Amino acid sequence: MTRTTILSLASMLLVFGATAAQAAIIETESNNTLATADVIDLAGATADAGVVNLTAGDVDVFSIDLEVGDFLGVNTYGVGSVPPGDSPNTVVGLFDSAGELLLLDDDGGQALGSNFTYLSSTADSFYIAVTGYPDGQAAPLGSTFGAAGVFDGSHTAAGPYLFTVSVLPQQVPEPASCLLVAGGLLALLAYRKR
Ligand SMILES: [Ca+2]
Ligand SMILES: [Ca+2]
Ligand SMILES: [Ca+2]
Repeated sequence: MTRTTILSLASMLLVFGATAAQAAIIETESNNTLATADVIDLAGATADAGVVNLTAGDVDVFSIDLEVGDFLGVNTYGVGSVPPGDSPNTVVGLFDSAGELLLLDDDGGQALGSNFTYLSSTADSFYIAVTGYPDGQAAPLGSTFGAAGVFDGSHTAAGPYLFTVSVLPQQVPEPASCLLVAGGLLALLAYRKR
């Protein structure tokens, strides 16, 4: 194999690796309900982002699978105004697999953008729903997705927004790894006693 061939293969691997790690979040309308949610699959990466569009009456729903101990971070930032941040004015909710509201944020991000973090205590599919103010902003926790004022699209906010989702996986070592570490320590102690 020539040096050029090796270099070409190496650059191809780099390109494919970068593509897999940087798959942007893309919405496919209509993603307005839990049943038509766009799936977010981080595929081994810890964060993903995309520019998504909100229109009057629009709700953007994304599904994501979390394990016990996974730490989820969600952020929206309106880029439809100058300076950015004020439009669209987003409201974001996190719903469990039964469609019940677990978490809600209106302006926790920059300007009128939304932001929240969530530590998962169950292995389940969750839904992240983005709507426009005032839809959802007064929804009580535990309310059902799609009920009146609960991400039902009752708003006129419109424009593109930057949408970022990150997941820090559970950082607990496997039992097998613990045994390996313990075994290594015992071997080291036995060696030092000689
Ligand atoms: Ca949309
Ligand atoms: Ca939508
Ligand atoms: Ca807001």
